[in-house]
Amino acid sequence: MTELLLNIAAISRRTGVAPDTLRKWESRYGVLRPTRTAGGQRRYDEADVQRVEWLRDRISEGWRIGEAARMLDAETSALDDPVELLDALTVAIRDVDLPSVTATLDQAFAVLPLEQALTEVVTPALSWTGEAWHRGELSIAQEHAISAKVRAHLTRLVADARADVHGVAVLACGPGEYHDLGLLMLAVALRADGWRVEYLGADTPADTAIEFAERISATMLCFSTARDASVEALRASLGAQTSESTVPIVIGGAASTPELARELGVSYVNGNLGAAVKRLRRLARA
Ligand code: B12
Repeated sequence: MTELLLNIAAISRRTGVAPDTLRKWESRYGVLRPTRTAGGQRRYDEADVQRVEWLRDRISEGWRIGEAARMLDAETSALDDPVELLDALTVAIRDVDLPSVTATLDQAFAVLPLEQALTEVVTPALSWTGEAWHRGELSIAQEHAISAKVRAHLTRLVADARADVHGVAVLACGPGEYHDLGLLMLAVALRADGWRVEYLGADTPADTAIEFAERISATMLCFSTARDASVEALRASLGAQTSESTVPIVIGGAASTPELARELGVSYVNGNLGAAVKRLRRLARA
């Protein structure tokens, strides 16, 4: 997954912080470290966006920029290793310490490249949460609260108004499928790769998703299934419609298989996030 970099106008639009202020924060406080193009133009990554948003939020709480910059420095030097971040997040989840869940997620996205934050921190933390829930160690309410925090974080990353370079992807969980956070992580990765993403989320009947994707002339429609039961529901719901769809359909997620894709006449993509994004990009070009 090659992360799309932002120029100063784009990061300013996304964060609501003026370009002059961003330059000042960089030169006076050293809180941003954009790379430069051959022509000397600044380029910002997702970690820079997170830093700017973090500083902006502290300033709106009444901190001075100098104080906020020192706090950011202390936070980022405190924890920047994915293994330690995952440990901290798991402890916060186990203790249902929701402010620490939010702070640790903020920290992970601020200090790690996006793909690493998603695959080495968020994915194992989600699996840990789900398994603790399955073992009865977290109540339904606790799991919902934690999932809601993760969802809010990821949704913010998807709602970013960048240009759509590779096309428009519509993402939906199949009918009866409520494991939506894996698909939301794919949405974040596609957005960072330069796609416009329309994320429909859990339990979406196939016919309405196809109709929607056709209506907005999407480049592709992706369905996710994590459970065997929802594979059956997707098979029944997609049925004969795949040959009539004018938008190419892709299935993925832990319970999807190449055999199901062949049977339905659609494409199958899975594997780690980076590889999945590359494969979807190739499919879009084909
Ligand atoms: C977290 C979790 C939950 C959470 C869901 C939170 C949420 N809203 O997403 C909660 C606790 C709510 C939950 C509930 C249930 N769960 Co659950 N859950 C899990 C768990 C532990 C992790 C899933 C996860 O989030 N993984 C992390 C994400 C990032 O990975 P991912 O989903 O695979 O997605 C990645 C890729 O697959 C890819 N991807 C995903 N979709 C797509 C689509 C396309 C097109 C592409 C290209 C790629 C792609 O992108 C992601 C990033 O790489 C798994 C077990 C496990 N360790 O995997 C069980 C598991 C999936 N759950 C299971 C079950 C049975 C349930 C329940 C039915 C349990 C029950 N008895 O009530 C319920 C009901 C849910 C429902 N109706 O849909 C079973 C499914 C078994 C099966 N094969 O049928 C599993 C495997 C547990 C088990 N071993 O039995 N669960």
